[in-house]
Amino acid sequence: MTHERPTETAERAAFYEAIEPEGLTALWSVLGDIVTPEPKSPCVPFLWRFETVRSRLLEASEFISAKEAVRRVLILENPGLRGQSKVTTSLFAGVQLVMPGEVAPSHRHTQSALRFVLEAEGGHTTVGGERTEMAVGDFVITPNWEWHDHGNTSDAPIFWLDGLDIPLVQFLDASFAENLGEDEQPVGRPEGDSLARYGANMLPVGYEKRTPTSPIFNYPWERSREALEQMRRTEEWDPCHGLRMRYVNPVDGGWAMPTIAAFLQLLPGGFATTPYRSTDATVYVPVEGSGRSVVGGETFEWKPLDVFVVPSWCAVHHEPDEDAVLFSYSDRPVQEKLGLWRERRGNEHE
Ligand code: GTQ
Repeated sequence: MTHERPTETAERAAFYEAIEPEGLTALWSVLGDIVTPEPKSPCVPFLWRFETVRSRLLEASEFISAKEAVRRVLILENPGLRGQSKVTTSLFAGVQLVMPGEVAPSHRHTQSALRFVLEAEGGHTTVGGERTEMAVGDFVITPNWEWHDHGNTSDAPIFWLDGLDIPLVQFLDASFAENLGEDEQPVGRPEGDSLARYGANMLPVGYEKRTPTSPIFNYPWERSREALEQMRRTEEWDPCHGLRMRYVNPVDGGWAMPTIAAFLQLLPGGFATTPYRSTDATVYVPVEGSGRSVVGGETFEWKPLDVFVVPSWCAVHHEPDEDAVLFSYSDRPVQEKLGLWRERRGNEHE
């Protein structure tokens, strides 16, 4: 299209071959592949069934403990990116299982993580000295370089979706990690402390922003869901998103995490959205309701806890059969900071 590869001649081919061992490549032979008129992602649309992932994890729990695995996770690996541990070109997705009585030992790393709880009767994570119980639908974050360990003292397995910026950190060659050497870190603050301090529409007087990550680390499902329910009464539906909210850092109103954006949206039953595309490839988890999403022309029928991915610049529209709630995450904060983020609403071309 914009940059067509000049035709090959014997002279040119010989030249390319001659410069190869010299660590040189002719830009004109690759320009069209590296500077594309619009995103051309190797990431493809795909849907994972929770039932399948869940039963494979239970199968794995028979031969590997959370402790031995460190994190017993099945990676949701994009079929266009096999072998790379990526769900999109910049982000990781996995489903983690902690069985009753197990502990996933304490470690820390420069990658940031989000958890979206899929199935739980109990189970907890401890981050930076504070423990939080995890309930279905909770959005929990682990800022980079904070100690974190997970445990489950309930009688039932706990499953959650892990979203991490592993590929992004790998791309930047900025990975550091270490083990604490103990299964669990000491708990230094009472449960609920962060939510009280930072999540009650107040901040402690004199509080100063110290990190780019939100000081709240569990955004409880009940409160997020309640906000959507209250807001639906105004019937102000966005044609592309229904009612879509973003999880924020209460300190500055920005994204909860510096590298990952997270959203919760409500789509009323029968409300078919208008096609939408954006440069931030997005991972979706339907939490309530059923329906289908058309992603780049491919239709995915979904029900609660399935996971599907929409690649960069791939048009998506949703067709909920009944009221539906979708959680989603993407690398939008990074693209915004770099001045790269773009969206296109509707069917317009160019
Ligand atoms: O819970 O710390 O899915 O370090 C991948 C890497 C989870 C975690 C993952 C991790 C974790």
